[in-house]
Amino acid sequence: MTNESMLTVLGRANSSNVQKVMWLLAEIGQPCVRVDMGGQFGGNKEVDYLRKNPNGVVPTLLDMDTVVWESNTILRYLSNRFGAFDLYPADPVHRAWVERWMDWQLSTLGPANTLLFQSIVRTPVSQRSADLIESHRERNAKLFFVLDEVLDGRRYLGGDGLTLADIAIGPLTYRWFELPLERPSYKHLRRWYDLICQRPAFREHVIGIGLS
Ligand SMILES: N[C@@H](CCC(=O)N[C@@H](CS)C(=O)NCC(=O)O)C(=O)O
Repeated sequence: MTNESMLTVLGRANSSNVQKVMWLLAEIGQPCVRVDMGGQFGGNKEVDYLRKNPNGVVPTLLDMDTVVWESNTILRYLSNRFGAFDLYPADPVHRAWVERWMDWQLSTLGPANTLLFQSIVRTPVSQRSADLIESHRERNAKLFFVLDEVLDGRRYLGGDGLTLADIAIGPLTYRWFELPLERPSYKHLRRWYDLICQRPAFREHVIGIGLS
């Protein structure tokens, strides 16, 4: 396998799961072509796409003949493929620490955050339910406290340097801090968030896309 192939990411730029992949690729300096797919662009329920990703969701990564889907699996694949072991530690204990936050993002924070996001950004103002938004807001507020506590005394989620844990969780944190909602102050989470906001790759692929 060479390192010179062109990677293709299928997925719209305003998907948080696509954003993780684009952020990682920018961090490791790997060029890619991104093709708008899903949401307002469609294409992800068509036979050609379903042949690559039977779930019909984005993102899907194409690396020559290799097709990878599930955003966190794509993050691990790319880190292994390009030897980014600072982002995806080889040491089993450190790796398990990073991976638990990736799994937590996918199983716990992601679904709660998506419900909140959709109840505001993807719902016309006339159809929004204040009670529903409030119940999603409360759930997210609790989950972000979990992160606030774990970040007490840690520069990044995985330790001193950026890891896949930060990349998996960063786009959802952007949404949490940008949605027009009341939030507790979250001292440690805010410090960590300000730190990732300084990274050009995060600014380009997450902040630069905005809420849509
Ligand atoms: N667990 C999957 C979830 C993928 C997913 O639900 N993607 C959403 C966008 S964030 C999607 O494809 N929605 C349908 C669409 O965009 O048309 C992953 O992490 O890749």
